Amino acid sequence: MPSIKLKPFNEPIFVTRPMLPSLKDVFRELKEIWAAKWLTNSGAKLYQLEKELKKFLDIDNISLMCNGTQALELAIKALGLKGEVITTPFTFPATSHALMNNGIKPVYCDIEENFFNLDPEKIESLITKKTTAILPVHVYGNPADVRKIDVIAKKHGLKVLYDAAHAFGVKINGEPIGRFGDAAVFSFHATKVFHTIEGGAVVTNDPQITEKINYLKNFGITHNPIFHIKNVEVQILAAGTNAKMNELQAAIGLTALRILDQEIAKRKMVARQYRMSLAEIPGIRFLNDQKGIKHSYIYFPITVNEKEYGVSRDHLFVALKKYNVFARKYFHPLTTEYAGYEKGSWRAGRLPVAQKAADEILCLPLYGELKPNQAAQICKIIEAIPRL
Ligand code: T4K
Repeated sequence: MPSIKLKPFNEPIFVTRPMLPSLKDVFRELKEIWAAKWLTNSGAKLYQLEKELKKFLDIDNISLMCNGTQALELAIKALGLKGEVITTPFTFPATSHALMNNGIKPVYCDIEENFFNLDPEKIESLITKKTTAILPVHVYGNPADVRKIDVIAKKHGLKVLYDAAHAFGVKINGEPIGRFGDAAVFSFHATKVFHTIEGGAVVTNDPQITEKINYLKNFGITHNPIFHIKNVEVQILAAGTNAKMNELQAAIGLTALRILDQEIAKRKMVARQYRMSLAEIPGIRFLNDQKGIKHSYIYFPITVNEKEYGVSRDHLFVALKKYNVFARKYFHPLTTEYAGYEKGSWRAGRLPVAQKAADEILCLPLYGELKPNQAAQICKIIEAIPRL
């Protein structure tokens, strides 16, 4: 066997790096904000970003927020969800926390093994008299089974709210992901393909939901700063919160949108390289692009079958760090394993597929600035690790 000599990367290779618009472009936006002296509360940049996102995402109604978590919490409020909501345990904590912070009990349903999304075949057995909705996540931007979920929801009179935090710009046979369900939520966090540093949005086909979210995110105030100028009486319609997106966030979004297509194209090349280089490594599985799906290339998850690969996912995770490669275990542990959850605050069906996924998953670095040859080098390291 040839001796294995692999050098660590000179700089750390993180799971992701934010897409950064040119400072020149950002300064141009900032200058306009400075000139207007309008920094938050329904400013011009917010409206411009809403308009551009509606066009980009091909959706009719959008409400921009300070982050994806608040977007989820307010979407849950605006849809009037209560009691129990069926969701996935294979996600980021924000999905469940948004339910719990609304006094709702998450009910965890197992996932399917191909794309790690909610398994529609296992949803119905978890429905009770208290169930008001289904909250699936489009994990890694791969769409959940929207058709089957829609049929189940209609049959049982349930609402559907999609956590589309990973699925910005995704389309299913040309149909934008934001058009499915009663509403969908995006995250615009710095680690997402499109970002506003921190930010998020609720999109929906129903203008009344957007209207509701727009006052819920603004303390419940029927808002428009122009009201004050025109001497229109404002009203407090509900116990809202402060979840607004400010003008600087919106400006970053506008500049980010201009370079997004390039970023996605670069990520696609990196993903292609990973797939070529990983194909022959026993025990490593990756997800392929699906026919009819426009992908977001937000993460590059692999699973590690310990028996076939030779060492465990955890061994690989730690060993990669020695080479300056910082992969992430998105999503381990399962939500149902969180130490901070009070007993009785959730209910779960059997979760064997989700548990296996959490034990085997590893997200490899993926971002526009990562070069395909760096991805190839990461794969060489992955190939060598069991023999070191
Ligand atoms: N639903 C789902 C399914 C989600 O995945 C998320 C968030 C949400 C809802 C909630 O949306 P937000 O409220 O966040 O908008 C990150 C993100 O903070 C989080 O947005 C994301 N999901 C989650 C999957 O990942 P961490 O704790 O892993 O991030 P962190 O700080 O370790 O960053 C990861 C890597 O990114 C770093 O190792 C280096 C790089 N990085 C990060 C930041 C912040 C940079 O290079 N520059 C940066 O500025 O949660």
